[in-house]
Amino acid sequence: MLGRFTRRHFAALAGASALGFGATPAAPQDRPAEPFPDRRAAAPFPQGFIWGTATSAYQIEGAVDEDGRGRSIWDTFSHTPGHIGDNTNADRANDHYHLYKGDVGLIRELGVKAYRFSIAWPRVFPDGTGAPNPKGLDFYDRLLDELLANGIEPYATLYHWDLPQALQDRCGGWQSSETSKAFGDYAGHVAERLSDRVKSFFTLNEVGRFLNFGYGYGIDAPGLRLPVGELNQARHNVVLGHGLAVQAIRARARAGTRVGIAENIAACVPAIDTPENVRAAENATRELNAGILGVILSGKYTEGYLTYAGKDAPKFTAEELKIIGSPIDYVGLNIYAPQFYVVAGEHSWGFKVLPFPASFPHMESEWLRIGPETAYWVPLLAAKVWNIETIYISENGTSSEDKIAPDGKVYDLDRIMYLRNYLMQLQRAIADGAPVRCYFLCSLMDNFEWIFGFAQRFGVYHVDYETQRRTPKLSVSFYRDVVTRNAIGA
Ligand code: IFM
Repeated sequence: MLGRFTRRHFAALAGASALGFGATPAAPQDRPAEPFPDRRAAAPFPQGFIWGTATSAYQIEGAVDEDGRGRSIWDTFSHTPGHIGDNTNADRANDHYHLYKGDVGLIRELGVKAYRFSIAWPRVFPDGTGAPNPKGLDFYDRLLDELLANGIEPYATLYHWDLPQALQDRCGGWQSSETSKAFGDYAGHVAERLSDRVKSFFTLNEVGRFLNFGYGYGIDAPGLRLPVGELNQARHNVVLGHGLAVQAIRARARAGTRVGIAENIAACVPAIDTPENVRAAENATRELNAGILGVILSGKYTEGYLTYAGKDAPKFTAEELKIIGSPIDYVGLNIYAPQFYVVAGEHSWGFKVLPFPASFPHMESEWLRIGPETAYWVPLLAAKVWNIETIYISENGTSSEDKIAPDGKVYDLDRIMYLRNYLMQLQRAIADGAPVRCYFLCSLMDNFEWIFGFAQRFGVYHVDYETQRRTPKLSVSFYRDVVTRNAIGA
């Protein structure tokens, strides 16, 4: 009966009682049922919008000792007791190295036409530099052929945290500009070999995470706690590596190859969206990202960044800034949690960061606070602050408990709630002028979630790590519907 009770009936009831008439509406069965409008059509994405999904090498490949692969800092780190929450490592992970054909099938089933994956540097240069491993790119050759045969466009990330251990041992990894140069050489080599099929590269994934957590707080590989000045210098070496990679790709890839970076931008959101607070969020976006996206996109460190760093500011030359600021074709933003809610403030930077109450809601991962408006403000503010013409959402997604129900299915309703709300805000942002052209859902399938091991599941496909069986979660149906309609509903 309720199914035939329409919005008009609710309106009639509400209106009647509000006016005090107490009129009795016509019985529902006297009128033809009026369906709810299809809300999914109400919020379309632009024509040609690219929908994709993302993974990274160390999190899924396994096969760490095959075909001449060298060790990475994550092999060392994850094998050191006490580093990974569930005492696992990614030696086998999803065994994607062998199961890639089936996994490409999952991408096709999802209905997306773009796949972002990463290339493991230690497979290509087991020692970080020197002679390339002859078999180093063979796996990626096979993967690319399979993707293209299935009509899926590859987007390759060159560095998703798996630095060759040899470089860490020889020169302290990103503590040395030797690593920046080695990264440029590696990027050029890969681009030369693969740009017949890869048209879009990302240099680095999430400098803000791997550098600060790995070299500053000691909780990611290589587990160092450098003093601030050395950490700032290491960050400078990383952005220099990015610039050298961009130049090497331009020099050695086929014409038309495009390159950008994927960064977990410090996400600044106005706590209440008054014009003053939006202006404050704009200032916060500029200053709190000055050491990574700011210098990459403007070719200079802000006065605020250098003054704040004081004696700990990085040492650099004008030539290096030019390299770092080499023009790129798009900016990838990884959008998850709101990081800073700000209001207008007295401070000379023009913003004040508010503390989070302990009761602020989060997803299954405690760090993943829920703030769908992040997907609205972050692309709009980034585009404004640095005049960005093309933005890709290079990652967005969430973990969820994701248990297999007695009927064999996985009802990840919280993931659907999260994605729906973030995508609605992203659609609004695009309608309001944010130049977002592409969206990668992270992740295709559950995988090795770094320091949490296999305990946190970010995939839309569930993975049983014993059997390597993949099971679509309910969010596969949700996302496929969004992709097919190129629109998001309420
Ligand atoms: O799984 C990670 C990914 O490797 C980098 N960005 C965040 C994701 C979720 O933590």
